[in-house]
Amino acid sequence: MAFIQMEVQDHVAVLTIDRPKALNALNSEVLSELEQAVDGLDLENVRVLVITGSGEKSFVAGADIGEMSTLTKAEGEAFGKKGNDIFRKIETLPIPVIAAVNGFALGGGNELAMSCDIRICSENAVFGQPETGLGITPGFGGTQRLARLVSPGYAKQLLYSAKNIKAPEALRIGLVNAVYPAEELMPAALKLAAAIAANAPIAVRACKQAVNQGLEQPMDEAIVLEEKRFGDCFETADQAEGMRAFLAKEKHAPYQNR
Ligand code: DAK
Repeated sequence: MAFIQMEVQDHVAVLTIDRPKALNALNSEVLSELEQAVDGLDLENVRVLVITGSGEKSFVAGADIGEMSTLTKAEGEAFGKKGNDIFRKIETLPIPVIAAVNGFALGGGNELAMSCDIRICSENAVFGQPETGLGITPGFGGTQRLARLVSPGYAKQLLYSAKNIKAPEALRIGLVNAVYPAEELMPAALKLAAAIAANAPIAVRACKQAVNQGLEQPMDEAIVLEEKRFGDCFETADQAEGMRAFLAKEKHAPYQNR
C-alpha cells in the first residue's frame, strides 16, 4: 500500500497513515487503503490496533481539502459515506483501537481519533473541527462523536467556532486520556496495548461490545446486554484458566483467545 504501513508484533498491530507531504490528510486513496488494512487484520491473532500518523508533526490534518474543493452535492454525500463507513468499521471493530495522536488531529483527523476506543496524544497535538471555517460541516461523524465524547456545549463551541485546542485542553475536556512528550507517545501506546493484549481477548472484546452497544440503549436493556456477555465468558477456556490460577495462587498461563 502507498499510504498505509501495518506492523504486527506480539498480538498488537500498529497502523501508520503515511502521507507526510500533505500532513497525512485523508484523500480517497488513503481512505480506501485504510479500509483495506482494517479488513485485512487477522483477528485470531491481533488483539489491539494502534493507529498513528507518520512524522512528528501530524496525526491526520483532515480530509483532503484539494480533493473536496470541487465536489458536487452528490459527490460530497458519497465522500462522507466512504469516510463514515470506514470510521464506523473502526469503531465497531471487535478489538480495542488506540489512537496515538502525534500532532495535528483536525477535521477528519479528529474524527478518525474519535472513532477509536482510546485516545492518547503527544504534547504538540492540536485538535479541532475547522470545517465551518471552510464552508462545510464535518462529514465523518464529527458532529455526532464529539457531542457524545465531550459535553454537548463544548462540542458545539468547537464546531461553531472552528477554533483548535491544544493537548492540555483536550485532556481537560476528556477528549484524550493522557498526554506524553512526543518521544514517549508510541512507547506509551504500545505499553497500554500490551497490557490490554495480555488480558483475556474474549472478555476484552465483550467489554467493548457491551460499552458501545449499551451506551445506545436504556439502562434496563444495557445491563441485560452485559449479563449475556458475562455469561458467554463462562464457556471460554481463558475464564477457566484465569480463575483456576487465581485460586491456586499461580500466574495464569498466557490467554489463548479461546
Ligand atoms: N488537505 C490537503 N492538504 C493539506 C491538508 C488538508 N487537510 N492539511 C495540510 N495539507 C498540506 C498543505 O496544503 C501543504 O501542502 P504543500 O503546500 O506543501 O503542497 C502541506 O500539507 C503542509 O501544510 P502547511 O504548509 O499548511 O503546514 P503548516 O505547518 O503551515 O500548517 C496546518 C499546518 C495543519 C495548521 C495547516 O496545514 C492546515 O490548516 N491544514 C488544514 C487543516 C484543516 O482545515 N483540516 C480540516 C479539513 S476539513 C465531508 C466529509 C469530510 C469532511 C467534511 C465534510 N462531507 C462529505 C460532508 C472533513 C473535512 C475536513 O477534514
